[in-house]
Amino acid sequence: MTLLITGGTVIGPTGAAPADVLVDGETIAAIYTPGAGPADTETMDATGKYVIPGGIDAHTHMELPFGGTFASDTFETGTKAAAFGGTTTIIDFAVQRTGEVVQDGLAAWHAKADGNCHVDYAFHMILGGVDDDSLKAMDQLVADEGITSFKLFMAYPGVFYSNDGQILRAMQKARDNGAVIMMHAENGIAIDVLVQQALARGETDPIHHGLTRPEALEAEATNRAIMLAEVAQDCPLYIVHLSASRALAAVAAARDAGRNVFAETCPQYLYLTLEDQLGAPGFEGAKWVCSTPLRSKHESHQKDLWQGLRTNDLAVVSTDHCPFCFKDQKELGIGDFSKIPNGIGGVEHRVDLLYQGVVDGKLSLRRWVETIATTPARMFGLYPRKGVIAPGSDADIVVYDPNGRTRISVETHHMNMDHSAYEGYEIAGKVDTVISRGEVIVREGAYHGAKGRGKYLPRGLSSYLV
Ligand code: DUC
Ligand code: ZN
Ligand code: ZN
Repeated sequence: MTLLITGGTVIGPTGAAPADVLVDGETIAAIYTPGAGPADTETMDATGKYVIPGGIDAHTHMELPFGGTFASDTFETGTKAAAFGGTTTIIDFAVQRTGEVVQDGLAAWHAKADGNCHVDYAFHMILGGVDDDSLKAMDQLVADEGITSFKLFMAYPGVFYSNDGQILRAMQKARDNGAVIMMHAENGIAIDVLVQQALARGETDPIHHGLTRPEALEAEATNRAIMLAEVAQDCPLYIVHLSASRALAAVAAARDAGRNVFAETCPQYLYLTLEDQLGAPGFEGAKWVCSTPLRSKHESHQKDLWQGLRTNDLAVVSTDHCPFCFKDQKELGIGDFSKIPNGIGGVEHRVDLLYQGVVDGKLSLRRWVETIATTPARMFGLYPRKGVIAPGSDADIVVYDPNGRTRISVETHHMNMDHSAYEGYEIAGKVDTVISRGEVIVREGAYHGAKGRGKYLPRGLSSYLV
């Protein structure tokens, strides 16, 4: 089946230009100057709209076991919500729990996702323990399983934490086999001291989650990760969920020095704050407990993060989608903020929230598309199959209406959450149509996809390595 998308403005790495896009089966067949495409095919009118590659959310946690519960979106509910929001690929984190065989953790993740996804998906691997066996497993995952990125934690002692020696060994292995090390950069040992001291003082409200994870401990860990990667012969390093100005400065300095250092931020750090959300009255702030934490509105974090997106010191915007319901899940932490499961859900809203940055004059159209689709594809070995409107690429396409409006609310979202982190936010733009591998799965708010149509994507190496 062929489909010609006519009259739209196609946005890609070289900017925005009027063009018609021919889809043939699951892929993009050709791009035409407006009006020059075949006359004898079905058409979709995109006049006045943007035609962009389907979003790629490179950081999600469907069904993640955390804090005595599980993230509330399954692969089924989370990927359907992603589709509604214009995201046609997710990269989720398979988990090796401490003491578990890496391949067993991966098999468990395949079992959760297989046959359940509405859009295409790939995996990174969380290493919960670096030892001789898991180092060997890294080679096998890169060579045979299409998993070319590994997440380590400088936070969460006793859960996912790796010490500096373990981190260095994993980085040396990644340097050899071409993988990217993704780092949760917070000094978890120091944070745990601050948490115990706060609880001993009777400081139990959600805002203390943020106050016990100060910027300095994100900046310190980010610097340390960058230095350890240098010792590992400039192992490729990708800092996840970067939230703070001084951590960004460390990344920018490394990049200025020509290092293989990259970073992502997430919409929550661009829009939400320690005072307004985490500090909401009573236990309400638990909705916004995530790590790294929301930062103070009295400092320059948000302004600096938007600038970092413009300058490419922040290459990617992911969500760190890790939803927990307020009832029964966030409530586990009533009376002790350290027991609140960490995470915010947002897989449905990333494309819109970043488009609002375009409307607000903080981001160009080109950077919008790069940060939500093209760069994640390149960073994580999915390009050019994904992340670009080009002949031969998968026909993952979003028709985006700049004249539409989106109101974010728990009443209308599709994520399995009983609240929204962005309740009441109004976006001056709207996802109009979503096409995944040539199939129209969302059109004017109605769903036409199906569970199980999403395919596993084995990934290649990052395109950014030197
Ligand atoms: N941060 C979160 O907020 N949730 C899951 C894990 C993480 O690192
Ligand atoms: Zn993390
Ligand atoms: Zn995460």
